[in-house]
Formats: sequence, C-alpha cells, structure tokens
Amino acid sequence: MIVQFIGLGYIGLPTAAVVAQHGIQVHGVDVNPKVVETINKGEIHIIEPGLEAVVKEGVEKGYLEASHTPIEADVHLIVVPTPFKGNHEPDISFVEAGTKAVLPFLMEGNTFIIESTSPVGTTEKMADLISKERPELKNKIFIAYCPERVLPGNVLHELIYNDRSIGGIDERSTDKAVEFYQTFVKGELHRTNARTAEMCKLTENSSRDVQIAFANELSLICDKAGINVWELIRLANKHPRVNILQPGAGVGGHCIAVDPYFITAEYPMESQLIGKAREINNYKAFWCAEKTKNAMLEFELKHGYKPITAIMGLSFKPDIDDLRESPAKYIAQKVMQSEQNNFLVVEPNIKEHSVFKLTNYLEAYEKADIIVFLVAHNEFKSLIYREDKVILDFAGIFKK
Ligand code: SAJ
Repeated sequence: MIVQFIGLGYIGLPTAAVVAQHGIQVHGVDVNPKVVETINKGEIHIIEPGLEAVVKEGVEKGYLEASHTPIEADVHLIVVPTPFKGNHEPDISFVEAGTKAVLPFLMEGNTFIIESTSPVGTTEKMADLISKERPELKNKIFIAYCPERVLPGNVLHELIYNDRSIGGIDERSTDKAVEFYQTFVKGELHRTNARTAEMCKLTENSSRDVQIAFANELSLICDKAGINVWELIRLANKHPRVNILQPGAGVGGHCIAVDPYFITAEYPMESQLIGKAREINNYKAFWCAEKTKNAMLEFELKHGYKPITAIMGLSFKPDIDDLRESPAKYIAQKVMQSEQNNFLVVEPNIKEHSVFKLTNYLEAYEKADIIVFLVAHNEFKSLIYREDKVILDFAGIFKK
C-alpha cells in the first residue's frame, strides 16, 4: 500500500511519519521546496516533541519520502491549511488546490480523505469536483472526511490514541477510510457521514471557545466586582456538575480562534452564542492591553516618571514556543506601539525574536515596575509575589 499526504505541516507531517513508522510506504507532498528538502534529510521544519526521531527513522528506513509532486497511490490524504479571509469567510482554496493536484493520479479503488478543518459540505464539493474532472471514476473511488484532533505538544501520542470520527460520502467510503485508520490508530473509530464529521471538528473547537469565553467573561465581571476570579472558579468547580475553564489573555492558536468562524460564516442567524464567544475572547485581549496602558499611566501620575513594564509571555498558550495567532503577542504589540515607555519582553520558550528583544524572566521581574503576566508558563509559577511591584496577572500565575 502507498499512502500519499498532500501537505506536510503541523498535522500532515506527524501523521505521515506515524503511518511510515507502521511500515507503510508514505509519499508526502508539499509546495514549499525547503520543507521537502528538510524532511528528506530526516529533519523537521516544525516544533513537536519526539517528531524528528520518527521522521528520521522513516526516511532512513525508506518508508517516508517528501516531494513537490504527487504520485499514484492507494490512499490520498489532504492535510492543508484552511484559513479564513478578511471577512471571516472560510478559505478552502488550499483543499481545492490539493484535490486538483492529486486528480490526475487518482485510480479506481483509491481512497481519498480530507483531514483539513473544513466548512460543512466541503467533502461533497470535492467529490463533485472529482466527478466532473474524472467522470470515469464515479462510484469507483472512496471519499471521506476525518478530522484530526491532536493537541500541539502531544501530537505523537494523540495521533495514535485519540478516538476519531470518520464520515464517508457513502457507506463504502466510510468502510474504506476506517480500514485505513485502523492501520495506525488505537483509539476508537466512529462511523458517520461526511457532513457530520466536518461539523464535529468545528463543534469541538467551538465548544472549547464558548467555554473559555465563559471564563473570560467571568474575569471581566470579577474585575469590576472586586472578586478574585481564580478563587471563584476553583470554588464553583467544587460543584459536581460544574467545570469552568481558566480565563486568560484571550484565545489564540490556529484552531480554536479560527474554526468557530466556519460555523458563523454559514449559519450566522443560528450561531449567536458561538459568534458572541468569539467576540468575548477577542475582546479579552483588547481589554488586557487597555488595562496595561492604564496601569502605566497611573504609575507615571503617581511617581512622576515612566515605569519599566515587563511583558511576561508571548506564545499562544503555556510552555510552547508557538506565537501563531497569539493574544499575548497582540497585547505586547498594542501596548508597546502606543507608549513611549520602557519595556522588557520575556518569552522563556524562544531564544530570539525578529521584532522583540527578549529578556530573561528573572531579570525582567527584578527590574520592572509593572509586571504583566500574559501566559502561564511554568517558569513564571516559580516566582514569588512581590508587593512592591504593580502586578497584572492575566494568566493566573499567583491565583491569590
Ligand atoms: N485557553 C484558555 N483557557 C483555558 C484553556 C485554553 O484561555 O482554560 C486558551 C489557550 O491559552 C490558547 C487557546 O485557549 O490561547 C487554545 O489552546 P488549547 O490548548 O485549548 O487548544 P489548541 O489550540 O492548542 O488545540 C485545540 C484542541 N481542541 C480542543 O481542545 C477542543 C486540539 O485538540 C485540536 O486538535 C486543535 O485545537 C486543532 O488543531 O483544531
């Protein structure tokens, strides 16, 4: 069996490597020549614990190869990004381009699977495209949707042990896709149709977004009411049926802050709560920036000189080096743009940054007058609360 991956990014590459690890021949395709070259050297262009060793092994044993061009294969997977356009409309042009790229190589009996997060109906659209361009393959290839749900940082484990929802455009397609995932997934494989599987992915991330929005909304209320939101949530969660998430500086990353728009763009009237959650989580980052600017002004008025402000954390969530769609980065930029103050920017998970000059976290904590915690990195949790500093703890470092 030959399995072909179109897209060797954050999901495509780990999945391709894990499939190769199971002794299956894998051909990976990426449009970026640097990515292809890096992988063929047994190296990786993304950061994911343990991944490089698996890629290296796959390449060395000859099970994994990367290329610019597709080939004939038994199973084809589309694992490309689906961003949104300026107006929050989903952009499926990469899925379309990936499908068009494999079109000439499709053969009778092939399985074609889309993993990219996609608006409802995308798999049917791609099935129509294939039927139009290759009418002789109608009902002769199997087409399905199967979303990934791995957590960055724990991808290699979750790829194998998470359950998956698999939805074909017909029963036989679901069977064939299940057959493929059985080769490397130990979690349960749940059968459904393509539209439900597409919506399932969007639902999972929207659900988390809505829950985080609830925590963020509580943090705004508590700030006004003079209540410690961390204590409040800890106490409320003692109820056997309550499980509130943690507020933070907003919601970032390429998934949770994006996927809900795939629902709101198509069902705007019906998705009021999902849309509102997006607004609240975006607003939370804006609010943190305003709070920081106010604290700097107050300091100056009180002391007669401009404070040194430490921006603690830039990544989109704790203990990773990923700054994509990061609310912390947004807040840092917003605050630093508007003020002529002195800033110390801290991100313990990266060595250097093209825009921000980085400072060690201990040094920044010592030197700054105002400390703004934006991400709950482990390093920060070891710091001792300082009464002599102005501390804006948006990440819940001290929780007291
Ligand atoms: N966050 C909070 N409070 C919390 C939890 C998270 O503010 O209590 C924030 C984080 O700081 C971060 C954002 O939410 O900015 C997202 O972080 P995350 O850890 O919740 O999720 P991601 O984006 O790393 O991964 C999510 C996962 N989805 C769900 O948990 C439902 C993952 O399983 C998906 O595979 C991934 O999105 C994806 O690729 O879609």
